[in-house]
Amino acid sequence: MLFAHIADTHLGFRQFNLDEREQDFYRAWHEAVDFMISEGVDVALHAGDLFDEPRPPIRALVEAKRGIERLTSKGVRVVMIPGNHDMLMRRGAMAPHAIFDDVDVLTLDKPSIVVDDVFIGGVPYLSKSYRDILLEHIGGLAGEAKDFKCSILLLHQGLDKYLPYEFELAVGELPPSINYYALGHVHSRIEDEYGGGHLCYPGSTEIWRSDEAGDWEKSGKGFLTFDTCDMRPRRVDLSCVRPVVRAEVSSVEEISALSGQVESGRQPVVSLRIKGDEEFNVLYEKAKEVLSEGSLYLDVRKISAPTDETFTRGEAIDLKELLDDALGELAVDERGFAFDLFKRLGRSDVEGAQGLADDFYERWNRGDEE
Ligand SMILES: [Mn+2]
Repeated sequence: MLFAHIADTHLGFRQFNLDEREQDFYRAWHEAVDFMISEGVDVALHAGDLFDEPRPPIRALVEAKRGIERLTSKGVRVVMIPGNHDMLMRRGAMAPHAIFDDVDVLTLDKPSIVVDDVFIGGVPYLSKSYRDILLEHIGGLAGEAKDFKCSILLLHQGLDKYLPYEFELAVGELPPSINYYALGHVHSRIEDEYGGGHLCYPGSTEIWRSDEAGDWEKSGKGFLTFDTCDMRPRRVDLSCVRPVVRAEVSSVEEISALSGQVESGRQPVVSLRIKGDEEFNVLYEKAKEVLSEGSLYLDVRKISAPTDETFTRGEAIDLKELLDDALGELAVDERGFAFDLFKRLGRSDVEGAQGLADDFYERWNRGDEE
């Protein structure tokens, strides 16, 4: 039996508020569906972030539905879990996946299905504040999976090994007995081994943020397939991904040298970082003159030259750690709540933040009852 493992399609995402960028994510999704059909996939697993937000635009719902119907009409069974972008963090909230009749959506209430003797378990995304519940569910599923020769675990979580600044679980906390760990959340392509099985992130299907361009240059974008014979992941590459041209420049010549990259093929997103303070306006004007026409979008930012007082080691700032330091007096659970709240509000998800706060208050109010 042939499986497809896809994740992080982020349908409805509209980078730079451009219609073209919204279309790009639909195009990638449909190309993936085409490949699944032509490869003869029997079961398609989606490991979360089907949509970019818990209340997707109607267009995103329609494109998701079209893709799903194209799969199911060919007899492909579709199994999904909601990711952090798909879910309103509110008790009783329903993921948008619920509107699709022919999809098996794994939830905390219905966390597993069996397809031809293959056990498929899954847990929807849970934030770090719910780690205990997450581990409990994973443990329960691993217990059930033991009765099957072949088992798959779907999760949408960050693991410390791949997302060292923002993870919910350490990789070693996963039960080692699963044959294929079908993960979502990390947007780069990762095929690893764990316990006796394969542990994979297929990555996002389009470049969701410019900092994913490095992985795209190296590994492309796409999804994975695996067969129940050996469970070994094989990459399927998408050809339609919108290119990103990234450069750090400090002279007019360096900008002119980029012009070749925007002239041929599909209009790229150009992500330009201008170094040096004085000439910024001159360089910015030059960039517009040389690169605007050939690019879909010109994203120009100024970066200051590092001084002794700024970071020079190229290490990312760990916001979680900074917040942890600042809130050191609070319990771990409360610090986790503060960070989740910060992330939601950071992307203007006021409703999601409200849901988190309500939920947290409810748990706090119940105190030691449970
Ligand atoms: Mn994602």
